[in-house]
Amino acid sequence: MVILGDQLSPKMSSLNQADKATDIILICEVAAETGYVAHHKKKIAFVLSAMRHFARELEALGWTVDYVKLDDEDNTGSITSEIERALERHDCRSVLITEPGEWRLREALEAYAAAHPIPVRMLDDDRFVCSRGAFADWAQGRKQLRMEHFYREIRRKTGLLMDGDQPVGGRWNYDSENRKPPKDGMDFPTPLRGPSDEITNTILTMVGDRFADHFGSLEPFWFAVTRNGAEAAFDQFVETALSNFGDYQDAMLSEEKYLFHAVIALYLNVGLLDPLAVCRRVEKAFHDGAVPLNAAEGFIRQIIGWREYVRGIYWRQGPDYVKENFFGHTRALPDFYWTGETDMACLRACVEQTRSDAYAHHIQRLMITGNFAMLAGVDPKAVHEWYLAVYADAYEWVELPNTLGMSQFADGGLLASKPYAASGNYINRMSDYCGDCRYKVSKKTGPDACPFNYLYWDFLARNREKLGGNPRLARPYSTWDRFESDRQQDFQRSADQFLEKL
Ligand code: FAD
Ligand code: DLZ
Ligand code: SF4
Repeated sequence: MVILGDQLSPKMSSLNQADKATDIILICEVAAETGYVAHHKKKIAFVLSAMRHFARELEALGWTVDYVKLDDEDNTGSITSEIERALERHDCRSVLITEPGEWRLREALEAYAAAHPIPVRMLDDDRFVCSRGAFADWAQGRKQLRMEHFYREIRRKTGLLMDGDQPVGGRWNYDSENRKPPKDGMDFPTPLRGPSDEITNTILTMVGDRFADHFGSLEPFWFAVTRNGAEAAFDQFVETALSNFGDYQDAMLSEEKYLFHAVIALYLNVGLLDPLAVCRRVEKAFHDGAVPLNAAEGFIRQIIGWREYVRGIYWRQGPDYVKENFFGHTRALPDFYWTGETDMACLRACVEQTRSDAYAHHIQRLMITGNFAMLAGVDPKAVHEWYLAVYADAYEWVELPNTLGMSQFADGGLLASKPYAASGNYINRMSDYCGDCRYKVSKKTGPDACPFNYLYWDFLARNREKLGGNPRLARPYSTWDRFESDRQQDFQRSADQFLEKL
C-alpha cells in the first residue's frame, strides 16, 4: 500500500484495510511532489521530515515500510513511477491507497490504474467529518451552497456544542462578537517551537542545497514534525491563546505574526492532528470553563465548517474549477509578492512574514494579499499558484476554493455571497500597518493616497455589469452614484496611473 506525504495518520482508510503481517507500505519522496509548484523551503522541509518521522512511527507499530528518499540514486521522480519500481522489488497482488487530496494526483493514479494490470484500490479519505458523498447529498438540489447551512448540519451530526438539537448558548454563530481590532499593550502567546533532531537536520541540509532557488527562509525551522510535537503545539494554543481566538480573529499587527491563531492547519492537513479530536478538545475547554463560548464556537466553525465545506466544494467543482475567471482578470502577479519590495506597508508585512515563516493568518491572506490581487485584476490562476506554493499548510483541496472562490470571487459567487473587496479604511481599522506606510490611508486619490482606496472604487466601477445586481453591494454602488463625476474620474485616473506602473 502507498502512503502520501499528507497522509501521516495511523488511523486512515488504507491502514485500516491493510494487514501488518503481509502488507508493505511504500512511502516515497519524489521530485514531482516537491516541484509541482515551487513550494516554500520550509513547507518542503516540514513535509519530508514529517514523512520520515511517520515511517518510524509505523515501524514502531509493527508495519513494514519501504521508504524511498529524494536523493536515492534510483528514484524515478513520481508517485506512479515509484509504485511501478516498488512492484518490481516486491511480490504484490494489488495496490491500496487512500485517495489523494488533489485532482492532479488522483488523475495520474487513475491513469496508472487504467494502463496496468495490477488492481489499484483507491479508498475514501475518512479523516474528514463529511465524506465526498455526504457533501454531494447535502448540495443536491440546493440553489445556494452556503457554509452556514452546511455548518449547522455538521454541528448536529457531530453533536459538537449541541444541547439536544439546539446549539449551546442558543445561537449557532458568534461571529458578530469576533471582529475586534487589536488593543494597545496586549500580550500575545507564541506558538510552541518544536526541537530539531537528526532527521530534521539532514532534511534541512538537503532542502537548503536542492531548493536554494525556492521562495522563503529555511531557518529558523520550528514546525513540529511528529504527532506528539503537533499535539503539544495544539495544547499550548488551547492553554494560552484559544480564549482570545474569537475576539481578535480578524486583527493584524506588524510585529505579531500569530496573534491568537492556532498555527495548526499544517499539522491537520498532513494528518498529524485529527480535526474531530481537536474540536472535542476545544469543546471540553469550553465546558470546563476555560474558554468563552464565542472562542470555542468560532474555532470549531473554522474546522467542521469552513475546512470541511471548502473540501466539499473542491471535489464537487471538478478539475476545471481552477480555470474559472469570472472577472476575466489577466494581470501578472506583481513581483513584490515574491520580493516584498513595495511601499505598501500592509503588503510588505504580509509577504515578509510569509517568506520568513510560510504562514499568514486568514485575514492577512484574504484582506491584504487576496484583496489587493483582486482589486488590481491579477489572473486568479497566478494568485492560486502563489498561495499553493508559499504556505506550509497549502494543498489544493483547501487552498483553491479559498483563493479562487473566497478571495478572488473568480467562481462568480459560488462560495462567497459578495467579493471580499475592501478599501484602506478596513485595513486601518483592523491593523497597525497604516502608521508605517508611505501612503496615507486618509487620502482617497493622488500619488500619496492609499492604493486600496482608489483601487476599491475602480474595481466596483469597472465590474458594475457583473456586480451591480448583487444586493450586498447595493450600498457601495449607491455611494459611488452619489459621487460627483469629477470625483469618480479622479478615482479611476489614480487607479489607472497606479496600475500602469505596477
Ligand atoms: P486558525 O485561524 O487558528 O484557524 C483554526 C483552523 O481552522 C485552521 O488551522 C484551519 O484548519 C481551519 N480554517 C480556518 N479557516 C479556514 C478556511 N477558510 N478554510 C479551511 N480551513 C480553515 N487553509 C489551509 O489549511 N490551507 C491553505 O492552503 C489555505 N489557503 C488559503 C488561501 C486564502 C486566499 C485564504 C483566504 C485562506 C486560506 N486558508 C487555507 C484558510 C486559512 O487562512 C488557514 O487555514 C489559516 O490561516 C491557517 O492558520 P491557523 O492554523 O493559525 O488557523
Ligand atoms: C507536499 C508534498 C511534498 C513537498 N513532497 C511529497 C513527497 O515527496 N512525497 C509525497 O508522497 N507527498 C509529498 N507531498 C504531498 C503531496 O503533494 C500530496 O499528497 C498531494 O498533493 C495530494 O494532496
Ligand atoms: Fe496598506 Fe493603504 Fe494602509 Fe498603506 S495606507 S498600509 S497601502 S492600507
